[in-house]
Amino acid sequence: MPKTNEDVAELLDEMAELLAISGYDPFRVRAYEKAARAVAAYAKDIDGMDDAGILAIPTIGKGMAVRIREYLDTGAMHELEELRAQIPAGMRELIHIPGLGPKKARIIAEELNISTVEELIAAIGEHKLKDIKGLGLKTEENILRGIEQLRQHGDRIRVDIALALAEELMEGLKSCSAVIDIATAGSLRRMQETIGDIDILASSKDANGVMEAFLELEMVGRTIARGDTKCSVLTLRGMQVDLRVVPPEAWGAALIYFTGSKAHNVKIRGLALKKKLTLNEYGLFKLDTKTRVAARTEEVVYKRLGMPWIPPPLREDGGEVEAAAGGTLPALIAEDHLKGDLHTHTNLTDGQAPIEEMVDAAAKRGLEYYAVTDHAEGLPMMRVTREKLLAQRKIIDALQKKYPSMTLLHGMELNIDKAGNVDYDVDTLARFDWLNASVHGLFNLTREEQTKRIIAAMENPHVHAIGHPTGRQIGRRQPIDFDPEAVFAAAVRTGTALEINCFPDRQDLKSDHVRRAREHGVTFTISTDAHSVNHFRNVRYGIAIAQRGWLEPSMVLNCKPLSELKEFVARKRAR
Ligand code: DGT
Ligand code: CA
Ligand code: CA
Ligand code: ZN
Repeated sequence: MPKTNEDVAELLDEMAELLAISGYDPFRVRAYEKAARAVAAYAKDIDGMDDAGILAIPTIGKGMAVRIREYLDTGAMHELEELRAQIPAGMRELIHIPGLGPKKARIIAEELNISTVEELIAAIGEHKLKDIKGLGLKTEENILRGIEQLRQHGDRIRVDIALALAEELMEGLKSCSAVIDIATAGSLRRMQETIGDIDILASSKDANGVMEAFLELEMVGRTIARGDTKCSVLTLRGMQVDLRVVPPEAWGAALIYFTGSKAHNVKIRGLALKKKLTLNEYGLFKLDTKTRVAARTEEVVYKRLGMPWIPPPLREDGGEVEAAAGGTLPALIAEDHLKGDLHTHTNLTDGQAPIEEMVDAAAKRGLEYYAVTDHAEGLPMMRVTREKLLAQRKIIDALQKKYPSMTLLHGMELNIDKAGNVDYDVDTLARFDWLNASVHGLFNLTREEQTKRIIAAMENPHVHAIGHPTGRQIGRRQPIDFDPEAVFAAAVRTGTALEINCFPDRQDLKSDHVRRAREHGVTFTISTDAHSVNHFRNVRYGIAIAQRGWLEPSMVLNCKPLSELKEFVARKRAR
């Protein structure tokens, strides 16, 4: 099996994590984390690279290159294997609790002789943590919230990881001549933010042949269940995949059935009954004569039910069936409606690539405008200064000449402090074309404090959009607590856009919020927050959130032409 950059990055990240649990020097841990990010962001495929090629990846030194080499050649890293063997599984679960982290997890484990989440919950129940130096009651509360969050997401896999796997599997099946149609189904086709198991649906006249080909695929590990038309397997990385094979004439009905959601299916089955029809995975049938009236495509089935085709991201029984029947489905936003990207970084701050590479890749996306928004200096750890950020303008002006069809905007990502103030004085801010402001710290303030500071930031005439508004990182950091209704109302009142951040581990705002904010009349941005050119691919996840939130292009600022974007900025500055 080819070894992807993501595979290598995942192992390096695991190394970092295990070194951190084992109490190794933080610099060493950081080196692995950095290497993981650099490998994941690198534009060339690592598989088949020679040593010089590996050493050319930013931040990869000799020591790291040797370990990568070992993995590419042998399929394993012996150091990693050793660490895995030393560290109890429960311990690894502990450090995944958002807000706990390796250092605290280790202290707790050692002081209280704890190695599982259950034992930790019991210890918190007895307030045992408050006696440990540097922890206390506040930590107990945070840990409990973290455990709750961990449980909510459970074993679910982020949509991007599931999608990559599903596409690889489907690609593998393409060479099987028995396959007629093939598609993802279930939550993956609906593009939920996390996926329980991958569902793949195929149509064929030879179900057995398709399943044989599937079980032969390299990514497929253990078979859990096998029937005549269905099998369930675990991939080598432990993700469950259900494959179903249906006859081609039932394709559309089966695709509807297995795409779900269950609630959507219940709704349309009810509608079918009212029309004296019955719907199942084999087709739409007349109740009395049992003759099949539609089944080959989703379109014909929906049409016979009196509806246009409903896009899968809407199929959650959130009013889409009523809207479809009444002819009021939204004209959903799609990827090619985006005219610009309003949140991106370069290696002036924590981006991986120089501005020239980012801009060049953005131009290849065919964008009409592109904002460079590096971090302002309020974020510690960044060695950036006001002067360096201002000086970026000269580079942008020079680059602009090379890309006449794409307008470059000079921006920043500001930091929202406890009171809702952002970096820099008004005169400095006025020199930039586009400004995002984001929460980058104090994640545990109260709901009132968070709501207040975000609204205060939106009152600033130079803050045009709030970046990744809740600050969550799926499976790692909880969203900050704020009053969404108050924030959405204030966004409309102050003329501030709210970002849908396309990063698959952020997906922030999430679709439920988007749907609510839409009701308020909020203007959205859909931006990649790209730290490398590879991150431009994440647009599909931002679009999925927007679709699940029922957005139309007219509601998204960066679907509008540059002139309207400039009017939006001018209106805000005139306040
Ligand atoms: P997941 O896997 O937890 O992320 O969520 P889904 O929606 O992919 O759920 P899954 O994999 O259990 O089933 C895939 C689809 O198949 C589901 O959305 C609807 C359909 N389906 C599965 N089981 C049933 C069932 O018992 N009744 C009905 N009506 N539909 C079902
Ligand atoms: Ca599923
Ligand atoms: Ca399933
Ligand atoms: Zn950013």
